[in-house]
Amino acid sequence: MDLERTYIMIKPDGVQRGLIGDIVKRFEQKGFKLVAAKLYSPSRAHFEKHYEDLKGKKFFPSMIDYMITGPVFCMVWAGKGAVKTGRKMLGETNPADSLPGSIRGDFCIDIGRNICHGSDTVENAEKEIALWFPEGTNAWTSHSQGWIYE
Ligand code: YYY
Ligand code: MG
Repeated sequence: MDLERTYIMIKPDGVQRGLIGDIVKRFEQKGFKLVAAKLYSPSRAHFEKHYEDLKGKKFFPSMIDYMITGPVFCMVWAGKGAVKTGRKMLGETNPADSLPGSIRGDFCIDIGRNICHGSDTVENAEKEIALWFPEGTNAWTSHSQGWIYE
């Protein structure tokens, strides 16, 4: 089974606030499979590439300033509908619009400190995975697979 993959990243505020475990736990418990993870401190240029679609927005420079304040925790999760469901699990871009039960709904308040990133389309997910994990991801079969998928 070729599972859909999504790029999920815990931003510097999420790392600083000790939320890595809680966020990983939600994706694990959902049934998604972790295929890559690392704590990483990329360059400004790397973030500018990741967020290149937002270049020109007023908040862009300050958003990049914030992203380079400390390491981020980078992950690739695989599973049926991982991109769309991953976005639902994160919540809305603005935490104020995010429902309780979502990560942003439960853990943060300001749009500029929304603790996590998730790919928005399958195409962008594959681009982001190539940018963040040029070394590739890990192929493995979860022993739970038959209990998660019919
Ligand atoms: O994909 P998502 O993270 O939910 O939102 P984007 O529209 O791609 O914006 C990326 C990032 O930029 C967002 O997570 C916070 C920040 N941002 C901001 O600081 N202020 C805004 N008005 C809009 C977005
Ligand atoms: Mg986005």
